[in-house]
Amino acid sequence: MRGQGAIAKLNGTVLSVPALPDFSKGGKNEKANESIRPSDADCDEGNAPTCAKDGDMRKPKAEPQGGVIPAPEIVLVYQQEFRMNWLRRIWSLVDGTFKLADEYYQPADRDIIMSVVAQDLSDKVKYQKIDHDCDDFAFSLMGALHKDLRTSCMPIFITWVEYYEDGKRYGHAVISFYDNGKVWIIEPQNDNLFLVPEYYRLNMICG
Ligand SMILES: [Ca+2]
Repeated sequence: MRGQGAIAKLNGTVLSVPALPDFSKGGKNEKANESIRPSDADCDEGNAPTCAKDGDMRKPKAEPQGGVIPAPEIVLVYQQEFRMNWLRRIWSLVDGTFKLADEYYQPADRDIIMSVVAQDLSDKVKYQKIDHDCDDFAFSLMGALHKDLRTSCMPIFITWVEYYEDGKRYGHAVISFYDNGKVWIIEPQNDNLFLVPEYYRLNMICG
């Protein structure tokens, strides 16, 4: 269904399904776009997302509670753990390396994170070059971690790195999380957990 909204019923609850832009006409469907503009969604206004609502485990986000981790602390530790030099640290603040959606995160719990990772079966999916490779494994695992409300509030990130081997540059996508002054890497293709390898260079974290 393109260019039209829809009403669906799920378990007795009437859901309004937002319309999609009609790309078939080669132009913008203003009405459709209006229905899915960010301000209509439950989350993320401009650069200062405010996802907290009554009942949210992160409430209130604008007034951090004890133990809550501010985003700048996470950025600082990632810069340290990925061994950025001073020039790279400054540049990383303006080149889009750090795409943190929230101002504050709840402390990571490694046991809970790894239990969610263990239950998720995306690591069992067959590897296929380009079509289901490292980025797809990472996004799949990130989805599992964000479907669980215990981990969705933790500082867990889609993480793109690069490294050199035999003079050749490689890119790789993994999951990482911040925990008490350290950055941990999860390899979504085998669920291994390890600290940041010395040869990893950070391209981007998002989450
Ligand atoms: Ca891919």
